[in-house]
Amino acid sequence: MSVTPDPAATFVIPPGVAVSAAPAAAAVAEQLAVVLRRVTGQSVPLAGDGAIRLLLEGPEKSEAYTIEVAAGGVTLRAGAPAGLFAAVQTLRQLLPAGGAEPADEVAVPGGRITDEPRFAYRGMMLDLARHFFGPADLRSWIDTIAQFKINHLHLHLTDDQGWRLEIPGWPRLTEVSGGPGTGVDGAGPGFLTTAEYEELIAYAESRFVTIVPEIDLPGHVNAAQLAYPELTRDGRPVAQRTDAEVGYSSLVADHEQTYAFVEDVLREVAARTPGPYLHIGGDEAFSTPPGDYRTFLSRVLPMVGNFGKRVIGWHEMAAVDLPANAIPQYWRIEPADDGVTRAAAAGHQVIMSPADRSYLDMKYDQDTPLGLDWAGTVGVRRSYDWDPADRLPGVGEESLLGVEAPLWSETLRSLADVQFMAFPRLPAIAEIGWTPRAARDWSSFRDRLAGFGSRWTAEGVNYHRSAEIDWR
Ligand code: TNX
Repeated sequence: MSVTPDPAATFVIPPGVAVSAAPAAAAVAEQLAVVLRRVTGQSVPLAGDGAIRLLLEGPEKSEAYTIEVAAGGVTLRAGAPAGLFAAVQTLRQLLPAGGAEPADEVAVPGGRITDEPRFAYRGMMLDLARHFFGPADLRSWIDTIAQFKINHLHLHLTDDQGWRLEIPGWPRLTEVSGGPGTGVDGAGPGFLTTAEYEELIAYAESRFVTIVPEIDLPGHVNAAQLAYPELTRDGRPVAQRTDAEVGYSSLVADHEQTYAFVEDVLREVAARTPGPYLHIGGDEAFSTPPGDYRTFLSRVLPMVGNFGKRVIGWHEMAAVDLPANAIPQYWRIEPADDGVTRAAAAGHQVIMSPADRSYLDMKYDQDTPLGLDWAGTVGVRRSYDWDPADRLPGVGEESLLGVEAPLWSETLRSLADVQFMAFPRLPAIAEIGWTPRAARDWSSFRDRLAGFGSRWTAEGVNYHRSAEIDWR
């Protein structure tokens, strides 16, 4: 982001201010008008000649934008609606928080901002399997993360403790494994119907967030096997599991029934997902023998491509030969990984999510009431002060599709818990994804973050009042 301040050009929002936009940007303009109504307490119409203008022109890059604040008004420019949406998120940060009491006079600092993202993929993952979060929570969460220009929401939809997406033809997946008593401690029941899933995707799209669905295979499948015992080796029913163990369940690589099931599920998920990606998990398959793991992935990886999607998998999948456009997602804490390094050398793009930096389910410190600590504790500075382009040997800037902050939900029970673990660390990962390394600086970030406490309070968003930040 380059900022050229011009103190003489402060724009004081006048009574009767209107927002104007090209038809293709009307939806973004309306979202800005909603913010301005809350902040000023006045009605802010969309009109042809507003002092606040959203113009579709200039740089073709879809998320690049400029903001010009002059005494007479504000002009946002981008080559695509996604860029105008990003501009609106920046403008929001220049405005007061807008709580119960609208401000008497709202002044926008004068000057010019030119901005564009470092990476195309800036993600956050939420685990709906260990604890389900329903459509209303998910919509609210999308609104919250979009303010930080997070543009992908990865949904971990299946695991040992639950199956959270309805699949036509396989009703017991959600009847049994999305039903009462599912999730860790049996405390997180629920699932998305196909209609709810499609509505959620449309909602996310209106906030320029792409949904990335994950069906975790071939491990993490106890919920599927509970619903359909024919997916086990001996066809006998398995016990329901609501503990937080990993690595004990596996689909059977030499049963044809396995592939009939997987193909149905992936076809259905691909058909209902307009975004380009489909995540097939692939992690912690400790009870799948290595040969079986290769057999399984060599059958399943091409299916995703055949259904028109680009496959993402946790980096363990890089142990096998990957389709050309496959994306390994690195999640471990070790300083090197041969599979990922080899994949990068072969031209694969990588998503970087090292647990000791980007895992939002790690405790902030030993006193954090929620979360885990297998990757160590992750304070705010630790989540900010690293760079994805030097995390793994041979995986530099040009090998990265982007970064993602996963939030596993074993210890979470509410949206407030999700917010508490994500804030203030998700903005650190968001900034790593957006801002070039040379322009990042912990003391600047820390200072800017301090102003967000009161914004989150005004928005009803829970957050951790980390002692690393001098909250204002
Ligand atoms: C590892 S990260 C897992 C998950 C757990 C998480 C807890 C990954 C790909 N697998 O199954 O929920 O640790 O932090």
